[in-house]
Amino acid sequence: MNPIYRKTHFITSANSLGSAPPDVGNEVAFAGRSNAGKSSAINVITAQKALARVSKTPGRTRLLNFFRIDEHKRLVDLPGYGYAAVPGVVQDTWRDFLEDYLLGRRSLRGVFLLMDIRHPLTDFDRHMIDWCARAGLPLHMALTKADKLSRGAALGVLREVGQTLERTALTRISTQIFSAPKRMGVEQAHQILDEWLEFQPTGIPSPSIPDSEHSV
Ligand SMILES: Nc1nc2c(ncn2[C@@H]2O[C@H](COP(=O)(O)OP(=O)(O)O)[C@@H](O)[C@H]2O)c(=O)[nH]1
Ligand SMILES: [Mg+2]
Repeated sequence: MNPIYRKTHFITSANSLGSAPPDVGNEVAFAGRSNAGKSSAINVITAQKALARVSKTPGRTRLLNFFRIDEHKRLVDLPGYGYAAVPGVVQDTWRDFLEDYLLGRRSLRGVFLLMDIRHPLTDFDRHMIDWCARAGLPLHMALTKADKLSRGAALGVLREVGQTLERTALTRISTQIFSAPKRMGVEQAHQILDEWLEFQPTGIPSPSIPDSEHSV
């Protein structure tokens, strides 16, 4: 693991694109249904105990939470969608905001879509897949809580999900199984992040963005 991930820290929450950090550098978003294990995955991936808050009450996080790895690289915890107790109007607002972000954020390099391995490919996951396809964004699908199934059963779900994704309009797609408590699949997740965030193989952060790219 590139040790720089340990330096990741929270910078801000945003409830609109306007209140998000400047749209420069490289960003990777973590998406998934409430309770899929996004926050737990972010904590394991950054080797920190409580960077992203793990919630016992699904649907609490309604904001985009931005975490900074270094000056030009960020992870984003997207609002957990699909919590039944949230009124329809609020769900619609979330959906619009998520769509704006996915289609409009220039620094977004790809989406990690986390799905509970026991409940893959819900309607919300399919929305997310459609948006990524429309935005031309690479999608990496992590099947979380793989510790809840036998290895054989987990690999079976992985294969089925892979076959379903082959029938979508996505061009850049990868899949893996993941478990936060067992630290399963962490290395694979890092490989994708390193590539999308453009870390050098040696772990040295990439050079600063030239000034010209900051000018308006
Ligand atoms: N067994 C198991 N439980 C997990 C895993 N990941 C998350 N959880 C649990 O699932 C619940 C929701 O996790 P959280 O990370 O808050 O999900 P989020 O709503 O998607 O951010 C918590 O009780 C976690 O402890 C995993 O890989 N295995
Ligand atoms: Mg969370």
